Amino acid sequence: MRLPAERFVGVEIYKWIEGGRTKVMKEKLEALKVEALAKLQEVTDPQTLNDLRVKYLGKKGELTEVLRGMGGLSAEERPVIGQVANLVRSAIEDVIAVKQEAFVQQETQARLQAEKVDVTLPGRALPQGGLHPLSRVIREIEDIFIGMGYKVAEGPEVETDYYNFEALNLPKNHPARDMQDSFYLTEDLLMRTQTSPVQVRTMLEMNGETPVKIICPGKVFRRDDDDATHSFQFHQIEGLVIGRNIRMSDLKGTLQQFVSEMFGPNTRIRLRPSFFPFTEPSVEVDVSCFKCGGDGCRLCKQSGWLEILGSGMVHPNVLRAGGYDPEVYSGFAFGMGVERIAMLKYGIDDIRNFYINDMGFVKQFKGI
Ligand code: 2U9
Repeated sequence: MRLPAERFVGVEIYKWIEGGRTKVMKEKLEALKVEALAKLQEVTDPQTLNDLRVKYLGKKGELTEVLRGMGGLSAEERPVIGQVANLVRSAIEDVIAVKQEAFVQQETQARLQAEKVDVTLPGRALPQGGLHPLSRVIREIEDIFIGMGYKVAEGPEVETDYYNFEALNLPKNHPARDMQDSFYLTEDLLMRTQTSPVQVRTMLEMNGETPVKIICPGKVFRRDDDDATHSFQFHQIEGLVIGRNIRMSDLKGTLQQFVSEMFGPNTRIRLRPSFFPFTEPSVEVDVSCFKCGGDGCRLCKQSGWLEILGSGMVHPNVLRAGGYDPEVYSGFAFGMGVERIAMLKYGIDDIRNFYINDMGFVKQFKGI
């Protein structure tokens, strides 16, 4: 083999050497490009694509490796090889970019397909709850009295002996206290046996102002053995009106209006004398049987009447305890058991149905 020195002299030798180096590097770069593009064409997943990017273009990649050889090039050779290297780099980068975009598109399509929502499908009905029959009856009664200008008042279920008994004309050792055995928490605190203490509290809050016109719904507690018609815990709604010249006829008219709305326009009331410590005079109130119209049936035990509430004119001692002078003011009060009203109205024969959360039972009242 002939040595270059034998063919060239001086500058020509260098030119020959330079031409050879440039050619070798160009060929290396070209081969790298061909190999990289061929491999990139076959890539079918983003991970392999990234691996190839690192392999060819990364810091320790093959292109960088080739370019490292540029250190030995002359000032004339470098730009030539640099230009070729840039072309190779951008050719590889272009293919990678196209592939990458294709993968993004593919992934978007796959997600769109997987998350496809058929907006024409009918919606799934959510199970809907309903009000408990006792809540319905309480609201119905509240609405009737609100329609007559009453306000709804509420108060604590744990009461002091004073508000629950004393202020309601039931002093200690009063025989009427035996009428209702109570749940005592301490000597002075008990579970309220009626909602009447709420009325006493309201009277005191009103500071002697009139009219007082309230109804008080809520839970009450008595030491009773549970059976079909008794429960140790039940609901009451009591009402109280105080003003000047409030008379028994106002009580009668109010209750007649109430039963007409609650049980139907043909319902009549009947008052029977009774006794309550907090009212004087006191009456038991019956309604004509809304099932048979008063003719007599199983519901009214053939009597034609149903007992639904107690009421009377507020006792002077109770007016005084609430801050009202009985010489100036008078008032009427009434009280009813919500369960009893609901049982009569809907023909329920066992009070325990209200508390056992039998869905079959409560669902019957959904549409009412
Ligand atoms: C004040 C003054 C008077 C409320 C009244 C009744 C008559 C009554 C019972 C009905 C069935 C209770 O649920 S039940 O067992 N209630 O008969 N309640 S008068 O009298 C009051 C209340 C508060 C300040």
